Amino acid sequence: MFSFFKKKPAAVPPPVAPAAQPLPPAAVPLAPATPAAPAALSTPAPAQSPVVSPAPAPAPAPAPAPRAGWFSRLRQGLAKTGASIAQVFKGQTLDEALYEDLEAALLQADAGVAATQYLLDDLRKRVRQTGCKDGQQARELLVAGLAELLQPLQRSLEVGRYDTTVMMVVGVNGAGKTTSIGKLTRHLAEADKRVLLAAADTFRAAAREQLGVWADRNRVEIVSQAGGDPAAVSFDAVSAGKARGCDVVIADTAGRLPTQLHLMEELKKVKRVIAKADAQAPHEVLLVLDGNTGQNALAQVKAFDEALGLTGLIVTKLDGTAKGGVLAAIALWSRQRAQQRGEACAIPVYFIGVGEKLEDLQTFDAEEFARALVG
Ligand SMILES: Nc1nc2c(ncn2[C@@H]2O[C@H](COP(=O)(O)OP(=O)(O)O)[C@@H](O)[C@H]2O)c(=O)[nH]1
Ligand SMILES: [Mg+2]
Repeated sequence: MFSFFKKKPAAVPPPVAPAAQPLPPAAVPLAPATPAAPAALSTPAPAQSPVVSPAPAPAPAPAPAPRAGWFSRLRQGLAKTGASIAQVFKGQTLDEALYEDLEAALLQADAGVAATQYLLDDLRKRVRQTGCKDGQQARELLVAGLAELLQPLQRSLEVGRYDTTVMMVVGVNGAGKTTSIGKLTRHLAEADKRVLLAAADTFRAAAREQLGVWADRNRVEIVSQAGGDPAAVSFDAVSAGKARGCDVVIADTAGRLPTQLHLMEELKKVKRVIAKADAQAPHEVLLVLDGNTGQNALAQVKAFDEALGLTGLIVTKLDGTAKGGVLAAIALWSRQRAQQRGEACAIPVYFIGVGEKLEDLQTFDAEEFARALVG
């Protein structure tokens, strides 16, 4: 079974990590677990449906994605939040004023009221338990508390449990769905997984073309249909993917706000119709969140989960002006959701996006994220 994994570095990089320093190949998080013969990918499959276009001729192999520098980009993206949280711990004394400043900094970082309260209570407990009196030490305790809260979100996306793993990707407009699918496809293709894309964003020609470009680049097949019904395109894609023995089918859906109820109904229909092509599918329903969305990201998670039952998240644009604290809010909500349902697992963050380039899609690491956020 193929699993996106990350070999963790022994220690988290220092605050200002040199961007160009290469890491050993073992640290590449999205490397294939078991390389196989690449023949399947470059052999165009016979067309079984008029809407299925065969994989284009092989293009030059892409350069391997360097991992170096991505952590510093995440850190840079979250620098403002990190600086304001770090500032709180600059003083020598651990007094009430520090907790008050930290509360303000966490709220400012989009952590939301509930997660902020949780982190403050947790820090007080850790301070009591360790007898900590020093600001820098307290900062480390906050990193530990935050990492522990985020830990359940750290899980690998696995491919290979089913003959054809079907993924449905949803989210608001411009969140980074198509780009993330493109990056993910490349990583899967490089691991010799046979991928078929479904352009279920059928209304905008540009959306189909954008996915088509990624399909061409990655030399994978795509099912697309101008003005077609997104559910029908998804059904065709899953049927074709299964018939051709594809490892993964990924459906790119049109962006929508959770408040657009008729569009949410349309997504539910896509999910239902996919299940007609494969009763167990979709195996993954992934919500792509723009990291800059702030507290509204949590509202999106709740609404899309209620409509579709999410299995994972991808949080993009953490390289920009994102504040990042919303992941703490999502983690707390996700933990409560699991408890209410008697489930062991929270909704994981499979990947984070720290830029527009291929190597900028990385697996989520709770400890690293906590460290980047706390400065
Ligand atoms: N800086 C940055 N830009 C991103 C990231 N992910 C996506 N984008 C950009 O966000 C824009 C919208 O992405 P797109 O995939 O078309 O969004 P969609 O509407 O959800 O499919 C594009 O310009 C992408 O290049 C990221 O992690 N970092
Ligand atoms: Mg798109």
